[in-house]
Amino acid sequence: MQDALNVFQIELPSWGFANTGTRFGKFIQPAAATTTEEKFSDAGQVHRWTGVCPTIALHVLWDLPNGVADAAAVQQLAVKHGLRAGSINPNTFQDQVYKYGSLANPDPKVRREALDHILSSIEIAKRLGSRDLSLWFADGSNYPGTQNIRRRRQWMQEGLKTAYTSLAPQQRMLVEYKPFEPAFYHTDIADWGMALEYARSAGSNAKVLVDTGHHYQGQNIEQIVAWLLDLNMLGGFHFNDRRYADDDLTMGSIDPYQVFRIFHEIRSFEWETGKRADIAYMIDQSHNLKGKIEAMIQTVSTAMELYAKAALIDHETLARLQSKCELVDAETCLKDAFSTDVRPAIREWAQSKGLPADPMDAFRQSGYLERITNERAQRNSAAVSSYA
Ligand code: RM4
Ligand code: MN
Ligand code: MN
Repeated sequence: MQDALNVFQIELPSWGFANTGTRFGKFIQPAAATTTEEKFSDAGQVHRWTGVCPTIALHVLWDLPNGVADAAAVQQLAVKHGLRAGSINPNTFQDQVYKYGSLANPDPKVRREALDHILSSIEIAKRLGSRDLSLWFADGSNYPGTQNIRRRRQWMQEGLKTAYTSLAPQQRMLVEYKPFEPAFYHTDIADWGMALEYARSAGSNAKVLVDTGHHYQGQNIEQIVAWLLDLNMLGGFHFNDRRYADDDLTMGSIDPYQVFRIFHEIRSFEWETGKRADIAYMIDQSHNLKGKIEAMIQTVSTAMELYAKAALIDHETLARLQSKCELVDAETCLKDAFSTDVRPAIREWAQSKGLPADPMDAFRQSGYLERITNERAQRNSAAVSSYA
């Protein structure tokens, strides 16, 4: 299990440290990050105490509002706070022009604008040395008959293919899917099959990104994971938990067994093939009630626990039981690993790396939260929180 912990890393989202909310409004937190530098600083804290989050995902519009011109300053922030830039996320959903979509918009001028933004995001990624361009689109429609679904599919495909040709050879394009929201009738990349098709048509370094919150209730996510692994098409994850839809709650807070089952599929693939799955683990959460840094430390600890549990599975025994269809014993083999308390082993691992055994406690003792609360409270109190 120590070996598994040695290779486990998970990326933090810059947007997880800023004031975010629901579509009804935001509850402003006095300690929330108000600048890109503060997001780096807060993410740096999470990495400092957990040791497994060396990279931070960036949303171009929010973190690099001047595009490529901001890349050098962002690079300096990364160095200053002991991090590296992780996945680069273009934002083709917030500007007014994207009201009817971006790459799938019927207006060629808007499609071009979206493409240009993605191309400049690729340039940013190159300058920051980040490998993954992570694409999520809000494209879709709200009412039957209002858009040509097939034409939009072709436009989206064309845009992705064109963007792909600008990637450097070692870069990857990750295509995320989401069944609904903000569009409520059809979404142009609604599920993993559509993302798979777009990724395949773009090129061999385009892969699918699975956001755990982007599925219908009851969907078997680990089966999707197993399929994508088998097809060499799984690029990464956005982890979060949910009870109803894309709730962006703390990973493992509602259904820890779900995350364990996903990790099991990955570990099992690695055991069978003898090679590491090249997957980017990322967190995509927004905490509007919990303290943001604490929530992130809690998430990372949970991720490590569930990964460590999956690493305990005895693959040889399981394979033997599966082939003999010893159902009860096979299931028990899985559940035994899930039921094991791995926290003492994780504490030991942390100490062996010179990290605190209890990252939450270390963070609380550090005085960081009190300091930033003082520094930022006034700025945050001036923030706008209303929905309409
Ligand atoms: C979406 C999706 C994207 C994230 C945005 C902010 O629902 O999960 O990955 O970048 O939200
Ligand atoms: Mn996501
Ligand atoms: Mn989401």
